Amino acid sequence: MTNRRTFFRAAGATFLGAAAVSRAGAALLPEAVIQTGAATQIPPAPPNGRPFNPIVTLNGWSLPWRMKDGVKEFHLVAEPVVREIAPGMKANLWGYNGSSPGPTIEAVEGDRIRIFVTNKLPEVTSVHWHGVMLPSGMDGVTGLTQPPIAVGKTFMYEFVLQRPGTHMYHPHADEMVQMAMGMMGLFIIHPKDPKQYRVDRDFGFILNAYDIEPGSATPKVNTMLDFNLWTWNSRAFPGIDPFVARTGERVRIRVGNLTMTNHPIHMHGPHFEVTGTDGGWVPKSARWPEVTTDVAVGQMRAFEFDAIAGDWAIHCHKSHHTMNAMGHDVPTMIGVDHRDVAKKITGLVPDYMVMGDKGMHDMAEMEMPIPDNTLPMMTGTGPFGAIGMGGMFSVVKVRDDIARGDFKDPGPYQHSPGTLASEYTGEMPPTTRAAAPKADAKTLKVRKPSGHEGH
Ligand SMILES: [Cu+2]
Repeated sequence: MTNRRTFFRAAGATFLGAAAVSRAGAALLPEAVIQTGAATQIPPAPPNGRPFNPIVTLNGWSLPWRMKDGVKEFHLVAEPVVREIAPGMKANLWGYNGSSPGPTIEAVEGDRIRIFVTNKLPEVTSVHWHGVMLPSGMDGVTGLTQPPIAVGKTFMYEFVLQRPGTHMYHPHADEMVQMAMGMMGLFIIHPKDPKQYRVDRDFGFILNAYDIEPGSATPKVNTMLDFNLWTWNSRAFPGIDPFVARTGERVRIRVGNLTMTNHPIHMHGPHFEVTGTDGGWVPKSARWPEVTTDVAVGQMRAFEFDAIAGDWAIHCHKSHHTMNAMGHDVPTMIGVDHRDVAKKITGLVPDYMVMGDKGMHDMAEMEMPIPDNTLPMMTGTGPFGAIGMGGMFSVVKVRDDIARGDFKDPGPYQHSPGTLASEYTGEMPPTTRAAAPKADAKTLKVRKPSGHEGH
């Protein structure tokens, strides 16, 4: 991870505004900072304006602003970007300021903000500030509240932030295409009093999904439900950074869903409370304990927990959402002895692969040839071998000795003696079991439907 301050120095010379607007206009526009890497950038404390505690955008960054006559000015540039989904795969997406998702916008309740949006896409766009209370004319719905932002033009949105909470931004123009291409970002409104809702670590990410055929790089934009890449901030495991914290710290995770299906986000280890919804913060008396929270389409959820030492998996609980693109349309072969059949089929169809007759864990360990620019279906390695996960999966890594503000991956957890599952090698008592029903020819031929159609 690079410190954002270092990044600012490096990016200081970049000025993108001039290409999209007239020379006179460019002088008035705030700098459009760009960032093309996928490493988590830790935002610095706000250099001016009301103080707040910045969030850490997973594999993302926060957009710097300029203060002009008491107004916070941001500059978003909608443009094609290249995003590394995970090492080994890059996607041609659309995003903002060099990345998909775009940078997180962070400001404070009561702030007057002005957001310039420059359109460098090949078609019109607009930006809707999802969940933010604002004048109707600033709501960004093409045709309803504004004309589209034409190619090459810059629009200006200006409003006062009324309520703290977790929000998002995305286009309201050719939405199905533009969201399928990755145009979205987080919009965080911090409370006026930085001590209110204070936590030690505050993470945020957006659930998104793509349909990118193995071997290609551009999403299919007409896919309605059957996406094959399930991502957090346009990253798939093992490309998703861990959530790092120190034992005992209060940790918040904010999740927004801009996919076309719901995601039950499940965290192992500490129980959490849902503390924030689309409408703002939940009063303490109304919070309830959970280990899974379902995030519906278009929703935002914030949850908090007290960190307990360990390596805790965090993932979407729809198991096909923790897989990458390969592996769809595979028949279930558990219990079928297909050794002879497989040999014959391989002769006819060279790329035919037999999927596990004993389950599919072996897939996670074998290195099969896959097309270029494609992620293995199940991947990732931990201290005990193959993890066999992809997609919407990461790890909450809590240690006793993490410094404040340190988000570096601390490596695998060292389990204290007596707290680690291990193989039993003692004597086995004799077991008596009821006889299993005899399998006849019919039951062996049963094959589960596998077409992946319709969900
Ligand atoms: Cu999911």
